[in-house]
Amino acid sequence: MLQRIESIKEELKKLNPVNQDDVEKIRIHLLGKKGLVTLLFEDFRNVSKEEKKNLGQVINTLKNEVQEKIDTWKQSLSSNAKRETNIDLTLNEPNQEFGTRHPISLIKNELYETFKKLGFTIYEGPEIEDDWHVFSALNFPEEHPARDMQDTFFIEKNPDILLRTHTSSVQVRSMEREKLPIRVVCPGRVFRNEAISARAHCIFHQIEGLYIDKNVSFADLKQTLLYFAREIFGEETQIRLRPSFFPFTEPSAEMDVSCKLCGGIGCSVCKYTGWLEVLGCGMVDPNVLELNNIDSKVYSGFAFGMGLERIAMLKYQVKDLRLYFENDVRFLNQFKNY
Ligand code: 2NM
Repeated sequence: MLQRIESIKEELKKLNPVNQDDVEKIRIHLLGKKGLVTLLFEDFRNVSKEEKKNLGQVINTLKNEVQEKIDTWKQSLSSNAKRETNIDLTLNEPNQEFGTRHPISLIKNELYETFKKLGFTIYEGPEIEDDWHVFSALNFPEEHPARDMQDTFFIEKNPDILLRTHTSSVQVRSMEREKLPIRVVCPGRVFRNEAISARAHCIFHQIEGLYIDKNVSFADLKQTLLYFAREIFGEETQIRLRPSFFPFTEPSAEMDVSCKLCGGIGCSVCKYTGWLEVLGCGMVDPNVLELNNIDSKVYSGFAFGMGLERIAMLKYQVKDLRLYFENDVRFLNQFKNY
């Protein structure tokens, strides 16, 4: 019997199945009803008591070895394993999932296109600023509450280094460096020391526009904003301007657009007013022009500023600001078709 066991072991070493059928043939040949190993078990009954103890162990070990080999062959020859070892790297992956642009980027790109058509260029500047570019050059009085620690993130005090609270600081830089006339839009992140909620965040995105030339009038501002509103919210959009106040503009206004959802009749989105507030604007205060070495007797200008999150909220019906900052794919995937 030991000789038969040895010869089965030898045979096992030489076997090399190339497909599942081969493996099945081998299984029947060794472990089937009349298989060589099965027969060993049958003949084992007639062996003497003394031999049984040792021989039983040897036969069992053999049987396990055979079973293990068969299992390994089955696995490595299965269709899955085969695909893994035969990857064609030149093939295109058919079910590839593409990512989406973030809604803030989508809105930003749309605004770029709109203002580019009106002759504006994109102008960018630093997020970390000094007091001059964020406040003083923009006609903010020394005791203005925006300069307070509660509203502004300071990095250093005396001289003040801080995170910009608006992108107007970039427009100060454009007045510093560029020749007149100036026609720029400044996009970017801004930082305010606010508690985070559905309607407020300590980091958000702004885009601000500035146009300085001879004879720039409020009518130019209004027409520019009407063009913007119709490009972004649709041809039927109406605008209205309400008087307001900003340190850097005089006169100042806030602009509303007619609510697209209800066509101006009133609904829950526009809180039954028919209007949605979208931006602040005004004629650049002569003080700002003079602070930036521009002769306010010769030149005039208009400026406007808006929050990208707010525009995207109105356009895409986003109900909670925090969604913009979480990068949850369930949120982002909803912007696939924009
Ligand atoms: C706004 C509203 C109104 C603004 C003013 C200026 C500058 F640089 F000319 F003084 N930049 N941006 C401005 C005016 C911004 O945001 C709500």
